[in-house]
Amino acid sequence: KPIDIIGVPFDLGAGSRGCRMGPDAIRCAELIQRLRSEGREVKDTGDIMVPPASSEPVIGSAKAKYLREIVKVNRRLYRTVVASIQNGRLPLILGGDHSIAVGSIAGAGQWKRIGVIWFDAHGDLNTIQTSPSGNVHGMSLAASLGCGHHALTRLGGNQPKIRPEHVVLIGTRSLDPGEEELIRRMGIQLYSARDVKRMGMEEVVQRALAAVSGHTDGVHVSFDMDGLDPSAAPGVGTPVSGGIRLQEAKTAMELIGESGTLISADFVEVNPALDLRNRTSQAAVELMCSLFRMR
Ligand code: DIR
Ligand code: MN
Ligand code: MN
Ligand code: MN
Repeated sequence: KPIDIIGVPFDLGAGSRGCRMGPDAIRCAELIQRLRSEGREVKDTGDIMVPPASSEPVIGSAKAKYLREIVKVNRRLYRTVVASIQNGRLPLILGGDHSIAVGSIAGAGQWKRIGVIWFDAHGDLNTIQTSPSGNVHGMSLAASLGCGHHALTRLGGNQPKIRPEHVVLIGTRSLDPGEEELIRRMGIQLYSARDVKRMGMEEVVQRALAAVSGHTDGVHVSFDMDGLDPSAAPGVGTPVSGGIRLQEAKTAMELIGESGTLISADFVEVNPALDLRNRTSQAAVELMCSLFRMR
C-alpha cells in the first residue's frame, strides 16, 4: 500500500516541551527519500493543525493537563487517519508525544478490528485517577482500551477501540502501581526489556503477532522511541536505562512488516531539543525502513 506521512507537531501531552519538533526532525533525517529507496510509494501530507497552549494546563478538577488541546488534536488526527485508510493507504504518523495514539488508534479502528503492538519503556496505562503526573501521554493506551476520562475514551465513538487480549507491550521497564493493576485486571500481555533480552526479540514478536493478529483485521504499531535504550535514542523526554537495542527493534519491525498485517503505525516522542545530532530521528527512520521494506 502507498504510505501517507502525517505529522503531528504536538507536545502538550508530555511533561517536557520539544517533541512538537519531532515531525520535522524526522523529515530532516531523510525519511521520505529513504522509504522511496526501499521501493515504497510515499506521500507527505504535511502536519495537522495543532491548537496553542491555554495559559492554564489544568481546567476544572480533572487531573489531565491540556486535555482540551489534546482532544482537539486527536479529533483532527482521527479524521485524517480514517480518510487515509478509506483511500486505500497506510497512515504513518510522526509525533509528537504519545497522547496522539488516542486519535491514530481510533482512526485505524474505525472500520476494522485492530490489534496493537506498543513499544515503550512505559505502559501509558494510567487514568486521571492513577496518573502520578497528570501528563496525558501516560494515559493513551488506557484510553484506547476504554479506561480513563470520557473525553479521551469516547473520541471516535463510545466503544473501546481495542480489546485487552489484542494488545501487547514490548520493552516495558517503568510502570506505575495503577498501571500494574490495570495490566493484571485486564490480562494484558507484556514483554519487558528484560524478557526481550532473555527470550530474544524474534520469539517475543512471534508471540505478539499471534496475539494481536489472530482474531483481528490487522495491526497498528505504536512506537515510543523511549522504548529503545537511551544510548540509541537519547532525544526523549523520559529516558529509562536498560532499553531494547536498535538492532533488536529493527528485527521486530522486519518481522511485523513481513507478516503483512500492518494497517497503520506511529513513531512518537522524538524530542530534538534533547537530542544529540538528530540521532533519535535517525533511529526512527531506520525502524520505519525496516518496517516498510519491500519483499
Ligand atoms: C509516567 C511516565 N508513567 C506517567 N510516562 C511516560 O507520567 O504516567 N510515558 N513517560 O511515555
Ligand atoms: Mn515512554
Ligand atoms: Mn484473539
Ligand atoms: Mn509512551
